[in-house]
Amino acid sequence: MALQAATSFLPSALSARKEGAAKDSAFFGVRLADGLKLDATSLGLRTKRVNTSSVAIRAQAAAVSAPTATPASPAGKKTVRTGNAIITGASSGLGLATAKALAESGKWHVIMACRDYLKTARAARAAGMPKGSYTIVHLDLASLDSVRQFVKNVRQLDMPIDVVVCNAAVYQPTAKEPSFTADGFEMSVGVNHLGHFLLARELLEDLKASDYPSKRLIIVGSITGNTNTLAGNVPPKANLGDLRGLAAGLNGVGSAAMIDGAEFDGAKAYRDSKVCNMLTMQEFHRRYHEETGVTFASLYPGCIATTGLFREHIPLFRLLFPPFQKYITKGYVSEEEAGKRLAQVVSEPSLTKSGVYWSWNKNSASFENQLSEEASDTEKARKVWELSEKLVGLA
Ligand code: NDP
Ligand code: PMR
Repeated sequence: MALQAATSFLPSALSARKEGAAKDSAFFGVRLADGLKLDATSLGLRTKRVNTSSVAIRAQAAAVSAPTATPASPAGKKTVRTGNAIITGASSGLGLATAKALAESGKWHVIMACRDYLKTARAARAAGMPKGSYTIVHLDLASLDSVRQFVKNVRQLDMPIDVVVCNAAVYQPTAKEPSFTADGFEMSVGVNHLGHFLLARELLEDLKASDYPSKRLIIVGSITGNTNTLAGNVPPKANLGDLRGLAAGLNGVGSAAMIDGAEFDGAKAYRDSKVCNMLTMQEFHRRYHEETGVTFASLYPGCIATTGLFREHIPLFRLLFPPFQKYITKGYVSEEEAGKRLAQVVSEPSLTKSGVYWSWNKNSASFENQLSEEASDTEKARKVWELSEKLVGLA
């Protein structure tokens, strides 16, 4: 049942990110001194083959057997074939935990779409993901070329694409200056929103073509992008304003690097990007749900305070944030629990409703949550969609 794992190989990240200097940050009302940069990843895995051309990023998928419709079981009951789910940013945190939960269910083959092959291969192995249950394909969301190449590579795997999960993200709360993607977009919005926007638009036709009974496109959102919550009211609050920065290209050259056109603020850029993620999900729903039958969903998985998302935050934040969330806000969830939640949005038959922003209550039961006024503004969603289309070359 499990598929042969393709061992694909790809150069590790060709990141266009400029390291932003750490700046003073406040947490718990205390002004904190200049932060230190946390190391990103330690590598060291031996792999079959690594192509390290810094120009062309090629994914080579080896010997992947495409899943076929499972024949009738001995009892004569038809069973659904193995589903194929693409998860971006599956090398750590929520993405990895979701990949593991799906792979271990035996019902899914996971395409781990990651910028760092070695890190991902090592993480999948350390997580104990069954051999043959996943394929790693290179994707750097900080480059639109990489996104397009990823789509080509995934198509070459010759597997139906049944679910796409836009999960990867960067958070740069201590950056003093913006950094930019290969295409010149401010990094947080460029990776978290624009890279995923192009990816999702491109893969929509693959989802459409899939014969899987429940096809889904999921874009991970967050509570901190929703100003109808306490967390969303902790400054800096998300606010896309009149979108003048996005309209001008977010490139910081002759225009602002922030969507609202204001001065750069890394923490706000992340929150703004999450608003874009949630608006995009709803716009997809309005434009394509009826026509394609695809379920479009977003979610807040809980506060997974231990993930790599906070790697650029100051050390004191990283130390205090998990106990603060565990014992004070009680919003904390483990990576494993959050992974199970996202896996439900991928595969639970009860979560097929489209256009929903899912959350979980204290008993870990899912419910349809309310988005903030801005994150559910249909006119803004349309404008973000149209401006994003232009920026990624789709219009
Ligand atoms: P992690 O940092 O653990 O995971 C982020 C993933 O994104 C990593 O796999 C990272 O890859 C990948 N990534 C970053 N930049 C790129 C890029 N340019 N191209 C491709 N992949 C990239 O954080 P989380 O697991 O916490 O975050 C996952 C999602 O959950 C995000 O969408 C985040 O907004 C959301 N979320 C998280 C919450 C939390 O409390 N942690 C709460 C609410 C939502 P690499 O390993 O190479 O760095
Ligand atoms: Mg928050 C119920 C209260 C709650 C919840 C669920 C979160 C989630 N946070 C809450 C409250 C507070 N936070 C309060 C009262 C404060 C002031 C002390 C506070 C502070 C705070 C900071 C400085 N919180 C943060 C930060 C971050 O840097 C994190 C962030 O915004 O990342 C973008 C963050 C978060 N708080 C959360 C969650 C889920 C995050 C991080 C992740 C995210 O949105 O993706």
